[in-house]
Amino acid sequence: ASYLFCIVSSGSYFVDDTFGLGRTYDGIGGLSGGSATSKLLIGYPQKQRDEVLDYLFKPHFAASLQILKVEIGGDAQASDATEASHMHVEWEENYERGYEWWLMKEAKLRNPDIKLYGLPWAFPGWLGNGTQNPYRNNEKLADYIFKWIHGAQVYHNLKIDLIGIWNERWCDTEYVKVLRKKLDDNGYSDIRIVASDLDFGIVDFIKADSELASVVDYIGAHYPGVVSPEDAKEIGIPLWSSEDFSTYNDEVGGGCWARILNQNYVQGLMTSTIAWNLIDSFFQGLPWDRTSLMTAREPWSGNYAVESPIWMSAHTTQVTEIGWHYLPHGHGVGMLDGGGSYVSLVSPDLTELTIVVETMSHDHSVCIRPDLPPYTVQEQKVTFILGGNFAKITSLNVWQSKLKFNPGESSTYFQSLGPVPVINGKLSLTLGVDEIYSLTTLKTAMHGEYGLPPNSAPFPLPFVENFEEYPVSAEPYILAPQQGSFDVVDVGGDHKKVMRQMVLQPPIVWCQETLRYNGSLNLLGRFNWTDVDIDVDVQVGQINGSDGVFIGARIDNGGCGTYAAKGVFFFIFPKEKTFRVTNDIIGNTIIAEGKQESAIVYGWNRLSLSIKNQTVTGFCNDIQMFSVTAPNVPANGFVGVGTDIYGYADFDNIYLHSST
Ligand code: 147
Repeated sequence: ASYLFCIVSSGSYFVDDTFGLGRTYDGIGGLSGGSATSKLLIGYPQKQRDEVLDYLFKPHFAASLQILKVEIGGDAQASDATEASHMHVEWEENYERGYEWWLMKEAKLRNPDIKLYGLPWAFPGWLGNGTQNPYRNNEKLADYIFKWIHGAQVYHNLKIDLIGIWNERWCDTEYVKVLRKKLDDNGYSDIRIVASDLDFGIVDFIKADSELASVVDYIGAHYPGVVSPEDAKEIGIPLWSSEDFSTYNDEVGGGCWARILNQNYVQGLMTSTIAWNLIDSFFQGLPWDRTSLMTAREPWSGNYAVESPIWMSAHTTQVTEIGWHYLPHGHGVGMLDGGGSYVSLVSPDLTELTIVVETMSHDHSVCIRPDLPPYTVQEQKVTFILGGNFAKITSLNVWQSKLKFNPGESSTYFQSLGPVPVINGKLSLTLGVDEIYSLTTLKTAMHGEYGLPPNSAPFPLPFVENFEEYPVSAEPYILAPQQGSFDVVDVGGDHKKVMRQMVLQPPIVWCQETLRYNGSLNLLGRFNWTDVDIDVDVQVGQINGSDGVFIGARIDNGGCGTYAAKGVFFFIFPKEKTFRVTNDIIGNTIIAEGKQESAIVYGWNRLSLSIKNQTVTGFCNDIQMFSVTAPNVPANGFVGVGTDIYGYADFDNIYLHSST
């Protein structure tokens, strides 16, 4: 005999506070930095910039994020460009650099309740005094971090809520105590400490050290794969996935994010999940393409894309608040019989209830890491049985997203299905595969929408930049420093505002490999540029200056791999009055070199580099230095400027145009 029927699983699930509550919900967030992931956003036209910020932060609109985690810049590369330190050198402080202050203010403007969380990836070199150890002097390190917190307060009226130790690197537990004391002694006892932004290894240290246990407020693990060890669950300190996601933001990326937002609690008891990264606002061609909640990397066109993870976030953020409580496992939290998961969250006064249900299938919700063990999900009927304080609810507002993967089908995101009646305390739904639902007593959720943004367009040529429009200390919006840090400074005279490389010694790095190149590089343009001319005014600093300064084109590498960049790099060494043209940033392969007493001056020089096919031609102050064939030059790449070693150097009047 053959049987032909469809097996639809069906299950009933209690949603009930009679047996108490689960853990406190601590919020969902996004991470700007680690590093420079928001780089290009500040340079957007105001209209699109505000729209993007609304999609990220505006309550009851779209992602409506509850936490903004930012990098505390350390003048070093940590994924997509360097972020500026507030203390490039030990004898100065400056709170006007970079874009994280600006981003935090924009987030707070939209949601005054958003929590701000700062974490360093790298540190300026002076903190290590020639070593790669930031804990050489814990007082000094605590003071450096305190200054960032205090600077946020004094210069930007920003209250920092949470502070971390050192991203994914060694956590010196003595330093954590020193930091706590420093904050307490200086009026910041309400700032909470997260440790150690690596894995659950910190749990062993906490178990062995009651003083450490008393100063770690949240245990933050990265990419936990929705699970946490038993001893972490029992330790009595809340568990967070303080960095997660990092997955290409197509539909699978949305599936990943929806699954981990629920299951980090269901399986791992983690009460906060933070996405690396908040937004892809870095040049296409740099590492970690679109591993972001949304994409906005064309400040010249204003084009941006709201991607599925934005709406997956909404399913929780728009229908909860930090401080709500999960219901206990088996009474509102658990795995579904047919695959997938559900969580229930309730307001502290027990009047509001939200249930989030997801049915993301394995292949449609794989995250970048760790490996996802196999499991199955099927279409299923679920019935929620409301009890306790929720027994009297007569309807729930239902929001639905369906992720679609077949060609010709399009996903639907955060659509209202209206109020659905709860009859005799029961609400039934038929769930397809790769769907997510929010069922809530709240009426405030919304599918926010602006019209289509402007069309995508390539980086415009010709391009000119004289830095006059920037405030002093700004990091120019359109250049992405891969090593070194670049501030606008006013040098007076004809040049007035210029861009200066500020880093004087190797930083305490996050990417070890960046120590293979002890110079700077600042990129712009397009990775797919081929024939291009670049003209720049350059001078090396007279005090603490670099030896050489360069302009380059067809630069094929950035991020932690900057040291391996190939391209054409045209250096001058003004003291020796020599020039050198190399095929790689490190200078292993020399294409041309020479001495030019009459052309190169110890002061401002105008450098010009032109590339056509494999012919490279260079001028200094309108005098031709070389014109050679460079057969090993990459076919395409960014343009850039930089210095041969760390040290001051100035750049002005950048002019880019096509050489064809
Ligand atoms: C994380 C970093 O913290 C981020 O800055 C960013 O680089 C992100 C990109 O996915 O990765 O670092 C990790 C690197 C490797 C692993 C985990 C985190 N890993 O192999 O488990």
